[in-house]
Formats: sequence, structure tokens, C-alpha cells
Amino acid sequence: MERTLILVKPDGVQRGLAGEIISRFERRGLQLAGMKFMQMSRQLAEEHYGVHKERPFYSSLVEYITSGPIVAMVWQGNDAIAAARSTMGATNPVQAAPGTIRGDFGMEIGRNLVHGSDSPENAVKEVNLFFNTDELVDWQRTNDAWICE
Ligand code: D4T
Repeated sequence: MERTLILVKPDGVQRGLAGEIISRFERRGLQLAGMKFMQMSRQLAEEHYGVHKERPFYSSLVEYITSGPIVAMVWQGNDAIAAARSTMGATNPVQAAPGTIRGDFGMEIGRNLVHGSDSPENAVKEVNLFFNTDELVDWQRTNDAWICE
């Protein structure tokens, strides 16, 4: 069982796509473990995107992610990280396949609607950065046997 941090970024919220985006992970079969509507502080954004600090797009990325509220979520399941990322589509929406979130709703890399952890190590780090352990719910999904063999 793997957990991944997913964010509906400010463009997703402002465009009224939060429900649509959440629904795609839900319908895929991922299981929700935590969710909050929040405004990221500059400090949280700089920590979250610290790995990109030296990249030319870093300051616009921090501006963008702090420009409005987001929906932060933890989804879990077998191979949750890969499953979530394939549901999201390629980082640049222009290259994202139709049927993915970015391929269906996005036009530019700087407005790519959604974030998902990219490795097990980063997933643990990111889940802990956004959620306290008491904000994550351990629950039994009654239709699990119809999603997982
Ligand atoms: P996130 O982290 O938002 O889920 O995106 P990815 O995991 O798919 O992609 P990433 O870490 O390589 O990039 C983080 C974030 O930076 C933006 N970005 C990226 C950008 O604005 N210009 C660029 O050239 C790149 C590479 C988009 C996602």
C-alpha cells in the first residue's frame, strides 16, 4: 500500500475543476486518506519546491502555487504514485495524453492544474509536509474487493 500527495493547484480551484479532478482519482480506484482546502504560505511553497530552487521557473512556480487556495489530498492504494501520475498526465499539458487531467484541461506547463508525488521517498516527505498524522484517516473501503484482487 502506497500513499501519495496530490494537490489541486490554484488554477484548478479557480476554474471550478476541483470536483472534476478529485473525481478522477476517486473513480480510478485510489482511496482517499486525507483532504484539506488551504492557502499555501510562501514558506511551505519554498519547502515543497526546494528541489527546483536553482531552476529559472522557480520564482514563478512559487508565485503560482501561492496565488490562491489549493486542495491538498493524500490518496492511497497499490502503486498509488504511478497510478496518480498516469491519471494526471505529462507535466507539460501539451504533451499530456487526452483522457488525462492535464491533457483534458491544460494548455501550459505553468498552469498544469495538479501535483502528484513522483517517488516513494518524496511521497513520504510531501505527505508529512502537508498533513499531521491525526489528519489522515485509516478506514476500510467496503468495495475494495472489486478494485483490488
Ligand atoms: P508537479 O511537481 O507540479 O507535480 O510537477 P511534475 O512532478 O510533473 O514536474 P516537475 O517536478 O518536473 O516540475 C514541477 C513544477 O514546475 C513547473 N515547471 C516545470 C515549469 O513551470 N517549467 C518547467 O520548465 C518545468 C520543468 C511545473 C511543474
